[in-house]
Amino acid sequence: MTEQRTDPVVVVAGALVDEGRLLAARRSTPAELAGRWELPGGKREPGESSEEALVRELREELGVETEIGERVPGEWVLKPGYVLWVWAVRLRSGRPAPQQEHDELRWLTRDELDSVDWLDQDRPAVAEAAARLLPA
Ligand code: DCM
Repeated sequence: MTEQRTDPVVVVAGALVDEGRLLAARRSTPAELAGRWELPGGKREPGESSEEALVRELREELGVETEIGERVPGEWVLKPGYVLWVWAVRLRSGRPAPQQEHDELRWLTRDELDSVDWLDQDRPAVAEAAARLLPA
């Protein structure tokens, strides 16, 4: 039997940092993820670079223009066939506001990171991003 191999779907997410705080977004949809917190982002579309996808997702989800910085090293499995990649992101213009997928946003200091109920699969990504991007 031949093994079927397909590339994983890449979900790109942003570690938005402003004044030493990391932006957390609470999902309002789908039902099984609602109420849990994530680094905002979404699926890369065919033909898009990861950076293009992330700029588009952050525009759609937060209503802001962003500048994509360094990749946060690592790759986290979201579910079979899906991996999460994360970039450091800076705001260029606008103030993040929930659009369709989220119902609340919070800027968290390092000490506040555990105050929200992150999606399980985002926890290691958040820890890595915080270690690299937030002041000690
Ligand atoms: N996802 C996740 N963590 C993130 C961003 C997305 O687990 N930081 C998941 C939620 C969805 C899938 O990736 O199952 C695609 O995300 P979206 O629905 O936002 O396109």
